Amino acid sequence: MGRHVFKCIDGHTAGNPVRVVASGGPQLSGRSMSEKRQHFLREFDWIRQGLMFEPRGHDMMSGSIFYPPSDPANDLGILFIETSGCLPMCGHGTIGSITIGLEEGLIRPKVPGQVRLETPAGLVRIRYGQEGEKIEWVALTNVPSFVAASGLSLETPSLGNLRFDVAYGGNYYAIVDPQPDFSGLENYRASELIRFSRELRTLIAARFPDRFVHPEDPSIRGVSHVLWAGKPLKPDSTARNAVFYGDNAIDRSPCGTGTSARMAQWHQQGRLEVGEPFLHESFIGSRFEGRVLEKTRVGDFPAIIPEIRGSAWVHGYNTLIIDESHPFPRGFQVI
Ligand code: PYC
Repeated sequence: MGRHVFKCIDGHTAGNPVRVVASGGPQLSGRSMSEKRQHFLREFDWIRQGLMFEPRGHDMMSGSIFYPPSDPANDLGILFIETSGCLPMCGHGTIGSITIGLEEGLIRPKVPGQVRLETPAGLVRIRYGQEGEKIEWVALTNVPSFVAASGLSLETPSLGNLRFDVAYGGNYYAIVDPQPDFSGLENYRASELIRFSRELRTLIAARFPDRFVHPEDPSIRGVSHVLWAGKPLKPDSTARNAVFYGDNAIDRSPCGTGTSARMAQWHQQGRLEVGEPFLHESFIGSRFEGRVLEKTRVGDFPAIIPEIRGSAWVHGYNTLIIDESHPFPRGFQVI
């Protein structure tokens, strides 16, 4: 490994961190970002671990590395690096990375106001609004999102019997709505939601080992995230959620892929029409605006095309070193 230097630009999207690796990222081979992601995981995962985990990162840390597009019609490719691994898609990460990339001159779109982004989960089309130097908002048309299973239930050690749905929005989510043994996220601390999530995710993996596999990309598999629902804080919000990811994180943003999964669930339940706004709150009360743009299909599943809109801010330049001779080059977690 030796000594490696990474020039990073740090920011946040609705409170959740985004670290763009502007230089020092590895060259990757593959015909798509999905194949490049596999290459990174095989050979370079130490970079993710070193830049995301303590002491250079923390439990919520999340970031990205930009790549040239595979298809010249697109503007760029993106690899998401997170404490949870290399996610196929990350909504807050996209809003943050696009804001940082545009404001810092790392992205020069072919058509001003639009970015065509290759993600491991598929092509994401982006619109953005700019005032002077500041990117005011980013709206992404996410990958098709769908409900993979409804009305599952499991007996959990801390909460007893939990009913949940599983939906895909770029990652697979277990969605837990308020019910007799779970009174809504507003009644629990983040540390409790983390404990409940770890229990539920482990039980889902054991009970449904091969059930949740993306019909078009089998490298996307397994319930990685848990979305807890509850009452919104602001009267004009549609809903609130707390998303668990990695091993010790509650998303500070409303979570883009989680919001997409939840809109697919609401649409299937007849609670959200095409075009209707879905103002989604995070655990800390920050918001994304979601919308179902249209209906589609993924394999046998009826699906939606979601749009997620939010804002991000740059707050630092960070030159990080991973040196093999130092303690903890791959970082660590305290759980
Ligand atoms: O915004 O999609 C998202 C996300 C995934 C994990 C954390 N945030």
